[in-house]
Formats: sequence, structure tokens, C-alpha cells
Amino acid sequence: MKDFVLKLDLMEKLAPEIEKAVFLIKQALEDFRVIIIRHHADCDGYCGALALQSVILPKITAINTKPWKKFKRLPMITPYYDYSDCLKDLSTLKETYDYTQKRPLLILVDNGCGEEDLLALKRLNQYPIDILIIDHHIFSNQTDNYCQVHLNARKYGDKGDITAGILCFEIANQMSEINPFFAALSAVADKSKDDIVNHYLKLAGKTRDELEKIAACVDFESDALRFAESDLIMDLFNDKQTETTEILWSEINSSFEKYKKVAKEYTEKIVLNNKILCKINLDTCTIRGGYPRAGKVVGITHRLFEGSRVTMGYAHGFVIFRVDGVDFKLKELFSLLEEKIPNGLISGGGHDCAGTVKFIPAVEDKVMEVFLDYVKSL
Ligand SMILES: [Mn+2]
Repeated sequence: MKDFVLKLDLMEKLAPEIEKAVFLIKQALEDFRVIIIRHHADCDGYCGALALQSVILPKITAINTKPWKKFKRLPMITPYYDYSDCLKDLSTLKETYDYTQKRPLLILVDNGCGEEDLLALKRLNQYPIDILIIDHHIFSNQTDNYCQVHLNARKYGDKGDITAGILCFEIANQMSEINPFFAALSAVADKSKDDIVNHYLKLAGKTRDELEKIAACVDFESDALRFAESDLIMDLFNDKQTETTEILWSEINSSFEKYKKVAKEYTEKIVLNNKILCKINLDTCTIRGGYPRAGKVVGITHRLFEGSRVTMGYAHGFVIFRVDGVDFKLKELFSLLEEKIPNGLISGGGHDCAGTVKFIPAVEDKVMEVFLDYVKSL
């Protein structure tokens, strides 16, 4: 194997799994097997999937006149492998196997390793399919049982800084010379540690500011594409990048500015001993189906204020939160909610600084109460 572009001890721990991943992809290519990449439809997911596509697709196109029969790249909107997406893929993969008698390869990018993915993985495992998971989210201990390779730096103590985009870039770079831009953009989009971001930034020859704009554009474009299997988003990665960013950025910026004004007017600020709780009603303060979506609106609201604070966007059935300077523990919040509201069907996830709580709308008021009491107690 070549040296990794990212020089970290942790990468050395990942080396055997990266080698296996490269082998799995090369083998699939050599045997003319079908490859499907199913990736999260956010900036990191696109960076990872497109990095892999840029080394896989040319190899298929070189020898196959109908490359679309051998390769598919599909976005998934949910932050986990949705069961409907899984069944759609499984139908294609099963048919492929029945027809060719060759095990197809399914690559899951920036999703696939968590508890919520297990149902899909178990179902896929009933059929002869090779599965490669490339992720950086909190993983289930069972995931390894349902795939050939589960590449995730969290297994070796990383906190998610080594994004799916970085992992895919390093895999792709083993197979061919590829642009470090994919890794740099994913690290900026998913807010990796500065030393990781700066390392790739230098190689990509871009400033952080430029990449933040491009990341917002990828996000905007993927939001509009939704489930569409389109390579148009490549225009934010190729020689049309500057032009495309210019077209999209003014539109994105003006919608962000509009939402800043909405948030300023409609956010309720509650002061709880030295901390602030900012509350915004997402049902009444966002346009359904419009851009930016609820999660982004909470982020915009959160950045309007300063100091130790928790921002919660609430809606009929879910709460999205952002935290700064408060010792907020996601696990503590969930155990409190489950204890106080046993039949609220509480679920969700995320990190201590950003996450989502889902519940049945009947308990919305109770969730708000427990949430407020929890923040007050910190
Ligand atoms: Mn990611």
C-alpha cells in the first residue's frame, strides 16, 4: 500500500481494514461485478461517494459499453440506512446475483454502522452480497457481524473527526491519484479537528472560507436532488466549481439572512442561572419543504446568540438541539425522558453538542418540561 495522505497514528491502526476495502473494490472490478454505493445525502456523504466513484467508474467505463448496468451511486436522505432504501437495493442486488451468479458489492458511505442500520444489514445478509461500510458515526457492536469490512476510526478511539469523506479519499487514493479536495471538503463540512482540516486544506490549495461556501452549496444541491441519481452535483467538484458556487451561493446566503431575521423575532430567550435556553417553534417558523430545513434553522438560531447556551427547535414530534458551553449529556437527557415519559416512544440520537429527540406528539409538552428542567439542573 501507498502511504496515507493523512499522517496519523490512528491511520496506521486503520491500515489493515483500508487494505481489505481496497481489495474488495478491486476484486469486484476485476470480476465485472455490480457495485452499488449508497451514501448519506449530505456534504460528507457526497464527498466520500464521489471520491470512490471517481476511481471506480472510469475503470468500468473503460471496458463496458453500458456502465450504468455495473455501477450505481444512490443518495439516502435519512441519517441511517432506511429500510425502504434497503429493500430497493436488495431487489437490484438479488436480481444481479440471480442473473450473473456473481456476488455484487454494496458500499455504504457515511451511514450504515449504527443500531438503526441493523435491520437493513440483517435482511441483506440473507443473500450473497459483499458489504463494505465506511462510516464515522457511533457504531453498534453487532455491525461487524453483518459485513465484510466495517471501516470506522471510532473503533480505535476517534471521535468522528476522520470523516467518511476522508476514509473514502484514502481508499480511492490507494487505487489511483485523486484530488485531496474530497477529503478537505468533508472535513470542513463535518467540522473535524483543525489539524486534520488544515492538513487537507493545504493539499487542496483552498481556504477554509472557500470550502465552507462550497460545502453549503453541496448541501443545498443535495437537498434539492433528494433521491435523484444525478451526477450534476459534480459541478461543485469539477472545473465548473467556481461558476456553480457563484450561482448558488447568493441564493443560499439570502435565504440564511431571511431566517436570521425570523429567528431574531421569534426565538424565546429564557435565562436559567448563567445559561440561556433559546426556544424556536419549527412548526410555525419554517416553510414546509423549503430551504433551509429545520436542522439548519436551529443552527442559524444558535449562532445568533453567544455565551453558554442551549438552543432547542421544537415541533410536533421532535426536538432538535445545539449546545455550547453547557455540560449537556445526551445520554442523561434520554434516560430522564425515558424515566419521566415511559410511553412517549422516545428515540433519537446525535452528539452532546447537537442532536435530535423524537417522540409521539401527545407528549410534546412533557418533553419540553423535562428538557427545560434538565438544562436548569446543569
Ligand atoms: Mn459525515
